[in-house]
Amino acid sequence: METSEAEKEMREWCVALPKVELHAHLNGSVRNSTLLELAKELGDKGVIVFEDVKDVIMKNDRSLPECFRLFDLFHILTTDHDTVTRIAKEVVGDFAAENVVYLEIRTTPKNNEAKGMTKRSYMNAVVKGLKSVEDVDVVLFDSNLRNDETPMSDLSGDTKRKKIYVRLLLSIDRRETTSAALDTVNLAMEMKDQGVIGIDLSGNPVVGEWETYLPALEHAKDLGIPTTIHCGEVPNRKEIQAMLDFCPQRLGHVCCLDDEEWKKLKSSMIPVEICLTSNVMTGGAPSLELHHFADLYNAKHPLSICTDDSGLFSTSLSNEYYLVASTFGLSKTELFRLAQGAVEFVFADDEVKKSLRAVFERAAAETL
Ligand code: 6MZ
Repeated sequence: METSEAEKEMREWCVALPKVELHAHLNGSVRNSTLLELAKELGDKGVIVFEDVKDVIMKNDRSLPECFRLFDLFHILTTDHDTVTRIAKEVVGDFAAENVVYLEIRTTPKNNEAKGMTKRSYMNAVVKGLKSVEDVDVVLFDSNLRNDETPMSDLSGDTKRKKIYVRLLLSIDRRETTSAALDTVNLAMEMKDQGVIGIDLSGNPVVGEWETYLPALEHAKDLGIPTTIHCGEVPNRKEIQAMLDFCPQRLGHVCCLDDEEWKKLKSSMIPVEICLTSNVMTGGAPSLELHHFADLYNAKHPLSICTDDSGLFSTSLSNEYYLVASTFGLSKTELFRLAQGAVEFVFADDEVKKSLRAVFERAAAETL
């Protein structure tokens, strides 16, 4: 289908818009070209059959169970320290290239004895990747903050060096035991001075029990570490209730809520990370048009637009903003305010927020 001039202009505007990404899984954000290259290497070594893996990677439409089978495959491709470092570097570079000015990237610290990998060494490899980004300035620690901020992104298309704040969230995988989940929270505490600022609960939503992770999530709360929880990807009534009662700082997805739960969510004012393409592709929402974004947006519920797994779902944050505009008819000003609003839900401290507010104010003066 031919792209109209208006669509092209709007897509470019969405790329230039400064954006905040709060829900992106590291291993779900890997470029297909990198996955194919890694699969080729492992195929040559006889570890996997390249042609089989290639077909799976290139397949576009995936159910939720298929996604989780694919993650297991990704983890085979990405389990060595150098590869983890490489993908962390690439993923940050890709987000910065489309004017994401603040990125919270989440990843599950992994133990892999065969590779000599511990949760800590996995995370060290991620941090190494973030520090090795060359084409853009990555601000990983608050001490890097300067008051003489140059604009981090520029809607006039100026070619200033881009700058991106990056923070890390450690994910607890729903397959983990209570003790492994507690290890992840303790690791987050240990790595506080290395850009780790929060805990996420994710993984296959039909696996595991809320009671298994609750001690770790409560431990995070006691330590003052913010949490974000994947909630309602499937209609598990008891669990959705428990998650809403836990009152995390943010919730991801919230697809399958019933009337009472919607009411409870709306009165809680817990910010929601909205992942349009992901929800439609995995069946959490029946279509873009019928996605719960519209209801929450009209109710003025705090929202941030996110990608979830930009590699897996072949999307980008700019594309997600474009879909909001084209599906729900938001104007550029409304879209801008939506992007700007996400600054208030970041887990980083007030200094970073102040700096991000300034970025959006400058951009508003240029574009609105
Ligand atoms: C739930 C998801 C997810 O941690 O290895 N993950 N969990 N729902 C989703 N929606 C489709 N997308 C990704 O990144 C991959 C891991 O993130 C979680 C899964 O646990 C997946 O294995 P990391 O970097």
